[in-house]
Amino acid sequence: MSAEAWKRLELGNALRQALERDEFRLYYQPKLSMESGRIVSMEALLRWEHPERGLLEPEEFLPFAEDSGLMVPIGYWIIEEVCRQGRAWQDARSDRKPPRVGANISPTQFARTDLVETISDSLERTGLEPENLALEIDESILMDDAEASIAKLGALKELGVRVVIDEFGTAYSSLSHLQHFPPNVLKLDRSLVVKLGEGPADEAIVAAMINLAHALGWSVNAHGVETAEQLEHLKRLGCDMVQGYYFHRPITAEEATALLEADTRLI
Ligand code: G
Ligand code: MN
Repeated sequence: MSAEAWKRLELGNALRQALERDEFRLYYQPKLSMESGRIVSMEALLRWEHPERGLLEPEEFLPFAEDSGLMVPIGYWIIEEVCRQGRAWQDARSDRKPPRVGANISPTQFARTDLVETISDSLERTGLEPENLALEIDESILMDDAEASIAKLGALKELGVRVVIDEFGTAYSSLSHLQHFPPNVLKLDRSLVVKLGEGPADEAIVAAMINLAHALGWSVNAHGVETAEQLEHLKRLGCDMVQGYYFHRPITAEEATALLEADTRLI
């Protein structure tokens, strides 16, 4: 076997062990409502607490998970853990609206025929209200097989969960298909947000996307907000929800819980 093949095999084994040894962690990045200025949602982001190498980002290990067939079990672990955490926040905020919890769905997971069933099982096991769960699915995944995606998104919405089209603006969406997608939220990609303030053309593109989403009855979540100037532009353009380093980096569940308890106005 080549050195590269060995490395992959070893990483595959290490990932399998990581699942067994409970070394995966979910970090949470707050999403703020432009209207209330408070946290309304938390996106779960996967990390691996490696015993020797420390905290690893998904880009460093997820490609190997895909190769070794572990993407599916890891995906299910994420859904279950997100639902469990969401339920805890749901209970803690029984007097107020609990935050939505968001999980990212990989292409492999989205392609599974048991996707809807496993999500439904996790909701039932944990007692999380379906409306408090948001599933983030990349635009490029949905466009891969638009017809099949429309049916699948319909089944997810039937379940009562929220659907977010992630990384919007990075793939070539067919606008005629888009109107048949039933998402609740359109998530503007960081690559669009970063250009705000650079010139009228970039601003016009974001304005058009926000208007399109609103016309279709969806709300808009801008991701990757890093500056006050970007926030100002997004506010003026009518963006509904913002997320990014300007407010918070992804934080641990404990830190997220403390932030939610404080419930302060952040914008
Ligand atoms: O597309 P998705 O929402 O899944 O991307 C999440 C990734 O983006 C995470 O790895 C997270 O750490 C990163 N991220 C979140 N906010 C910001 C930001 O404001 N700037 C940059 N550069 N990256 C961010
Ligand atoms: Mn996402």
